[in-house]
Amino acid sequence: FLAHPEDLGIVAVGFSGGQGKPGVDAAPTALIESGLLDQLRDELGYNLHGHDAVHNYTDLVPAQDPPHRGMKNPRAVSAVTRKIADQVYAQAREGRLVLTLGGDHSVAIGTIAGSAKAIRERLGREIAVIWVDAHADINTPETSGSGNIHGMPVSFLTGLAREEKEEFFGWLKDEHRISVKKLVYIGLRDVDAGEKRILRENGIKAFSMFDIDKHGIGRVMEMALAHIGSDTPIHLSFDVDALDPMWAPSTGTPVRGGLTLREGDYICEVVHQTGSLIAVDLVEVNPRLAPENDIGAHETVRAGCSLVRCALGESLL
Ligand code: 5AB
Ligand code: MN
Ligand code: MN
Ligand code: MN
Repeated sequence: FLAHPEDLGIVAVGFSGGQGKPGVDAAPTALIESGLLDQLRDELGYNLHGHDAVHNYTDLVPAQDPPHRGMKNPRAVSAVTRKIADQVYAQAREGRLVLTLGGDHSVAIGTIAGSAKAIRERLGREIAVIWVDAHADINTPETSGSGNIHGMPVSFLTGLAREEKEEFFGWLKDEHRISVKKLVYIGLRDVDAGEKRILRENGIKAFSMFDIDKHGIGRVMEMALAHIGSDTPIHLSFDVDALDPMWAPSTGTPVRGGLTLREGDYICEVVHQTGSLIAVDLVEVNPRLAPENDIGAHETVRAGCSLVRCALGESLL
């Protein structure tokens, strides 16, 4: 699906407004300083585009941003994700693979909107999304208990949540949306009651940690890809909190009982191997939340780099 599979568009966005903990905005710089982009260029052989800047979009964050339908920082998240959608779209429109380094998971409103639009225009195709996360992130503003938009991106992207007003995600149109049928979750273990109902009522495919224990990650990936169907462009959105906090402690909403680093890498490797990968997000790394002095942050950044390299083909022999 890529016109230039060796060309990689980089979208680095230090944005934290989808949740309340500062520090997730420092992730792109931490990942880049640990050598990720050099590795992608020098070891994996990608031509990088758009990697010169880490975007913070502080100019898009209004001084006053009172809640709307219970959502916190709604104008800021809407404006920033709209900008991200344009950036990802511009890269994807060129036929490049796109790597987004977040930021909290609200950024995926922009990344997936941008991918979906570009692939529709270029190929007349719908994309599939593999969402790897401890959480389902499919709360609507009404079902959310926290008001944090990083717990809502999937509801906006699937159209389960809608808004008319531009400033509150009204810019999201059909061309940006994805089908609930082409969405697959992996790694779930902390899903809110309202979200469980949404998953059930919409028949959304989800592989929880229970399923991974039961079948093993190999079989789960086979089933996940079978659900999507071969020959479908895939956008992989990887929340680092899908990993067990043993591997990724520095994240805003850690949940024990998660994926090993090897299972996370395997997911990325299998998705790479399909040849259908069009975009990857790595989100929710928060280097400022370091439980064990700074070791936790370093390990989390290292795990994030490993996931990205695997998704981009490092393990190919
Ligand atoms: B993350 C929770 N479901 O809505 C909510 O890290 C957590 O992007 C959301 O997966 C976690 O606030 C969002 C309780
Ligand atoms: Mn090329
Ligand atoms: Mn999560
Ligand atoms: Mn998430």
